[in-house]
Amino acid sequence: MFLPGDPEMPTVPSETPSRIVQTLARHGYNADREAVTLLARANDPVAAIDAVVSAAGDDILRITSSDVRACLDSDTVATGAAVSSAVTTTEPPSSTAATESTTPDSAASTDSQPETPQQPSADTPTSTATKPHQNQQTQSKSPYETEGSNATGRKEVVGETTGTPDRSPDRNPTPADITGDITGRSTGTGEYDQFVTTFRDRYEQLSKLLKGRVNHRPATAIADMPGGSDAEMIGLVNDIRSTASGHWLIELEDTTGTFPALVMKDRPIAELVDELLLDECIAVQGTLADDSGILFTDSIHFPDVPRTARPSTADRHVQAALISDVHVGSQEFMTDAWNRFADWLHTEEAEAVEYLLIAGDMVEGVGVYPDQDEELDIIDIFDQYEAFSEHLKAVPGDMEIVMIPGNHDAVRLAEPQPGFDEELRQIMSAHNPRISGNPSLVTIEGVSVLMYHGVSLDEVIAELPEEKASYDDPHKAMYQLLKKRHVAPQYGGKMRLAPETKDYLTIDTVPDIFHTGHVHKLGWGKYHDVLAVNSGCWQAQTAFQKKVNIDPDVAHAPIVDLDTLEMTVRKFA
Ligand code: D5M
Ligand code: FE
Ligand code: ZN
Repeated sequence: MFLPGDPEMPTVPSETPSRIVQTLARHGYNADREAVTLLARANDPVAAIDAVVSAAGDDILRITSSDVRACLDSDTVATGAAVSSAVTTTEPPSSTAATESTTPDSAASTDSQPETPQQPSADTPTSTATKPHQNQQTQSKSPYETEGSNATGRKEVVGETTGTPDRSPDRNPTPADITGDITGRSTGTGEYDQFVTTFRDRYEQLSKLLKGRVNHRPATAIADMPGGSDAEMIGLVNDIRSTASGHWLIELEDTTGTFPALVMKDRPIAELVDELLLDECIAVQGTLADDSGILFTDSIHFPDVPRTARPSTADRHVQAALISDVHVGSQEFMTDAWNRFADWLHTEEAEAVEYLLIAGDMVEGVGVYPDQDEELDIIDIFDQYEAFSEHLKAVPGDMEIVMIPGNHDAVRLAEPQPGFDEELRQIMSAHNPRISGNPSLVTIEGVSVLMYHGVSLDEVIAELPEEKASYDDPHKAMYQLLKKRHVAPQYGGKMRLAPETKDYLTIDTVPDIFHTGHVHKLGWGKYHDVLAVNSGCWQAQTAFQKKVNIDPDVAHAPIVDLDTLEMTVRKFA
């Protein structure tokens, strides 16, 4: 019992939302933000939590505001009216600092077509994405808000980590619409002819995107054309070699055969050869040699994202948090930062954040890399998912969560990766997340988000020159994937491919947002009006990363306004 004047007497509010959420999570419950708000405002939050927990049946996974109201009378818990009046009196003084908008990078034009300088499309509906958001200018700077700087995503944390008052939320997410999910559809057994089928489908899908741009001929027909003719071909890149004199020989393959295209080293298009990856689909146009044995290439075309693609936006103010690489079970998992993030999601400032998209690596996994076990905090894979599920319970129950697996998750490594199996779904069921395959096209509030974990990014970064793709600018590597209209163009490297009856890894629909993770670096920008976001991680630097000089961007939550596609990044560590 507390006596008046006792220094330990709880004050109102005495419990932070995160402590309430964690207490409820320890009892096995997930809670709506409004329920947490009511508990935080209760005269005696500890007693209120006890009462709610004892009243909740074993079959209940989620505590709602009506559960709280039902078991507490007006003496012990504030009413809805009292909650809102508390908010007006405890609102923080508005700060002088205005939020700077984040200026996404604008992709430089790199195609060989007639060059028009790529502007940040000031005349398009998305131009608001490059301007300060009206509302944000007048809002106080949040302790979790980072300075928007530039597309490289280097930011500085502003303010101290204090809480913001709560009030009842108005979250009303609609279920995500998901397409391109391999889950339950995999037919591949890994036999050779199945790879042929997958690559044939890749060719079918991607050549369609190029057919309007070139008047292409099959490889065998080109070989029969008279020497000196103009010729155009669409093919998958089979080989790239430099000749003795430093020119480039690109062997293209279509469904009829192969044909060599020569790119002279002193032509401007030679620069594009640096961007090529094996197995990607391109078109070439040029003139046949006298003996018709080789094509002297004048232009190279990528399937690419049309510059005229205009993103869809939500018709109300609603936001999504895009995160990835949580790595629960690793000794480096940043529990405190995660709790601050979950805590923030329970604040008024986050009330528009109705969606949480997680792009893979929920857990650290077991046996993913050599010596990984030395850094495991939880050694059993199922225990890791149990722990992940507990951390998910700290996220407001009224948010819609969509997640796909990554290379640390307990699903097959080969891509496309199916979503988690029934056993893992059961473990993670408390928050009722939508579980889908890697990759998946997820539409929320009319905005399509291509979610892909990002293992191919390592390959793109290794193969391409620094200025086109690097760990410091992971979004630029994403631009390359958009340009190639394929999330994992090169076969046979780090990315494992599972052969399927169709190629699930093509970017057949241009998304409004492209969301990846994996490289543990934060970066975002716009490529032809598609917002590309690589979302950092919740795992501090590992011994391996230290050895190879990877400095991860930890505990950032990119928050996207779905009505404007404008982005703010919040940092929780
Ligand atoms: O990947 C995190 C990043 O670190 C990604 O760029 C791969 C790289 N990485 C991490 N550990 C290793 C080892 N042992 N070998 C090669 N590359 C590594 P993640 O999927 O989270 O491990
Ligand atoms: Fe990861
Ligand atoms: Zn990964």
